[in-house]
Amino acid sequence: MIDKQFEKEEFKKSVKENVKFLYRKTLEEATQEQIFQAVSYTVKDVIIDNWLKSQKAYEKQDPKIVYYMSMEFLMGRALGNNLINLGAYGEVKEALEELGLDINCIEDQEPDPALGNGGLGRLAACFLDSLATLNYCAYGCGIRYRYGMFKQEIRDGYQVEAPDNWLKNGYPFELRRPEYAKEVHFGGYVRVEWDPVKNENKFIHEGYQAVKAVPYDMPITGYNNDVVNTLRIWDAEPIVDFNLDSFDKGDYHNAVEQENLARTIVEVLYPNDNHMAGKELRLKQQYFFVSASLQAAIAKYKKTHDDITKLHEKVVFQMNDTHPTVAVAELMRLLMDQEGLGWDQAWDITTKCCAYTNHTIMSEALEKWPIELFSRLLPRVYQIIEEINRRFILEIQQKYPGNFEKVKKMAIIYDGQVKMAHLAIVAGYSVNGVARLHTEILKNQELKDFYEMMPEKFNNKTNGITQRRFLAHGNPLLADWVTDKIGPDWITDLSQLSKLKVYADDEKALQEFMTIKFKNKERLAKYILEHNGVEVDPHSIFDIQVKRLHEYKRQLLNILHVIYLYNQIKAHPEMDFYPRTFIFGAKASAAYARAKKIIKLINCVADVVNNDASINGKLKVVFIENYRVSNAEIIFAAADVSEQISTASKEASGTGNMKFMLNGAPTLGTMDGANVEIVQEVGEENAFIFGMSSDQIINYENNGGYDPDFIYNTDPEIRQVLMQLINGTFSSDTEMFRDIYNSLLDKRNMPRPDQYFILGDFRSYAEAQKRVEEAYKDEKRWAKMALLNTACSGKFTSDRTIQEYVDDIWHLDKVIVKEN
Ligand code: 26Y
Repeated sequence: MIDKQFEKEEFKKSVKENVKFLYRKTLEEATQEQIFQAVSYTVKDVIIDNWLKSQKAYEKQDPKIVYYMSMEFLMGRALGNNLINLGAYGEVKEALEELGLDINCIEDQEPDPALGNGGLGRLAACFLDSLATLNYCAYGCGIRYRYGMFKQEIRDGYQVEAPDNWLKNGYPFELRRPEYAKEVHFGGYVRVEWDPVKNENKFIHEGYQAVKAVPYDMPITGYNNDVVNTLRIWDAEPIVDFNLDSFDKGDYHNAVEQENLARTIVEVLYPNDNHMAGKELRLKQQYFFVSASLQAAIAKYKKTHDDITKLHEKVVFQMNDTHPTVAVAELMRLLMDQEGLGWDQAWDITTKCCAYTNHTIMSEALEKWPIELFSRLLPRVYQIIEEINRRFILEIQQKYPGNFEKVKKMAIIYDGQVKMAHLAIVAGYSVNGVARLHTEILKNQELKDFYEMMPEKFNNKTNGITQRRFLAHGNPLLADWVTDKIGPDWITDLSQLSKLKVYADDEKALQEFMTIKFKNKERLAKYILEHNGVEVDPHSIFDIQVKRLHEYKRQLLNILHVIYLYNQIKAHPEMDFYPRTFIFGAKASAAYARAKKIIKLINCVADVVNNDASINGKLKVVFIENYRVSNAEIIFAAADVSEQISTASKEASGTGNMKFMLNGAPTLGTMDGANVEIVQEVGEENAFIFGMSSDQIINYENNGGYDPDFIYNTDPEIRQVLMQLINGTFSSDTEMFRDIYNSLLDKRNMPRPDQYFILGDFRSYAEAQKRVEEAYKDEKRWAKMALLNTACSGKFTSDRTIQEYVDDIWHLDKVIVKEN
């Protein structure tokens, strides 16, 4: 049953009232943005009631709570998603129509809350959606960055970063909670004092700078169950306003610095994806939100429980990669220094409360902090890590007497650095990878020593995505069609999609399926025309690669292949070639020079190819500016081909691959990350797999023997493509792409030329692309393939992933909020 406030007349009245109340305007006078605000306030009203109701239910039922600790939450827009989850989307759409308003335009007014980089941040957002939908009590804990992921503009083919001032007009879906503010301390020193009563040392932190952490809560609605959970993101404020008081105390400098710290700490999200930069401010951000979140969790627990030693029965902290790993030491500190427990008791609780998810094996993404920096910024926390390390080394020596190699490889503190992954593994009771292959690589390669010492901790949780956003909201045509065929249960039980398999040979159903795909391609074509000024033909194959730009993801392989195709069409104008549109979307980290050059290359190739009349529009290349959650929804819905072409072993899981599959796009990919499981579900005949295996890659990496020069010298077509990077074909400046060229061939490129095996996989990729073309030409075969991808995507819902986390790691209790 739909909420009374969403009944059309009621809703329209409320929107009008909000416009009047907020802006002193009539609906006719209000801007679209103001109407967005007014609509959101109406929706928020309903949500607040459910929020209160959920809170009450939790208080009564006292369930175990998971705190999902993450530096990143890539939420995307909330309005449409909330309407879907509240079951009010259709009703509201019609009500707005009656007011002469288009719901899409209203939704477009909302800024994307982009408090994350890519996969890891979006995964956190999908998890929150699933937790609420599955009736689990959960908090997301993060940072309220003033500026989220930068906005990308393309100027003259180059990426230019613009600030993302998402709070400019005020964000309607957040609630400031000053009454829950906490203090966080940085710097200073630790004084040791003998406590004669307890007969032990007391550690007193002094001379620190303090910052006030003020929480802002965002509601996370479950699907049709009245559950509203909370994403709690922390803002920083100065403890006291600047005052002369401190000046008098001769503390003027410290007072100014303390205020500065509060101003800078949450200023901006670091735009590095899978690359550690070692910036002091980032460690401050980590400790800031971790300390505040733990203090809040403990305070909440103590409100209704008096035995802190049973904390683990009601609380679990899941650490999204190592970024919040300082939590284990901070929890130890709070339990010992604030709650008065001894080391052993505190350790026992901590190691029952903390669990760690690993999202990468690439060494450049592993967090290591210099001892000097760490101990200066967090002196007491560092002491505790030293003690954890000391005790762990004793354990290693006990288990492997005389084996100093082990100590060297496994220590938490070594070579002047604090290794956060080691800390997370030692203190966590669970260590999980994010796809089957990834977890196997962790166990057998990267974390082998730890796996051998504590195998019981290791487990796999293959990632998933929420179908509420990426099908119900992003692809309404397909969503309605699916519901028409199999009923609406797929919205909360995606395994239902397998019922669509019976339509795999049903011509009428296949035709309907492909007509929807075509309409979605028209929608994307319109978007591209409006935003990029490029005309694309929805009859062509939409071949799409959207994800962060990174060498290991091999956008370069894709664009080099485009050049190769271009050369072929030019050389053989008569050849049979099915028209293709290659679509890219990717942000490069602002400091990642080579990644930015690859964006420039894609745009330069687009310029040449799109303007070459001699190829009759058979090839088009489009770079979609500012790829983000909101346009992603449109892009996935319109894809014919999903490019998942990372160097095998490098992509931990991938989640874009799942979004494409759900929307009926076959995967063109390597046997990497979750692609392996996608192929297993859909069958090899419904995917296009190519390239070296992860074993082959790892073997080359360990034993050498890979020689891109040989390929260059023996394959004239590849050589031609590479020569075109430096002979003026795509830029009159022949030095423009020299670095890219060198990265593939120059022996001085570290650790070796063509580190990502682009030339090694090129032929295999081109051949797979040929198979794509052949398959696409056979309309019926393609339609069946596309439909089967949707039908077999049930495993990849984040609902399944979350249920596995609950069963194997968190052990949460289901909560009932909605009375029937
Ligand atoms: C240390 C630091 C600067 C850093 C910041 C962000 C390191 C890593 C990241 C982000 C990593 C990330 O997004 N990893 C991706 O996680 C996804 C969800 O598990 C995976 O699907 C994807 O393969 C992986 O690259």
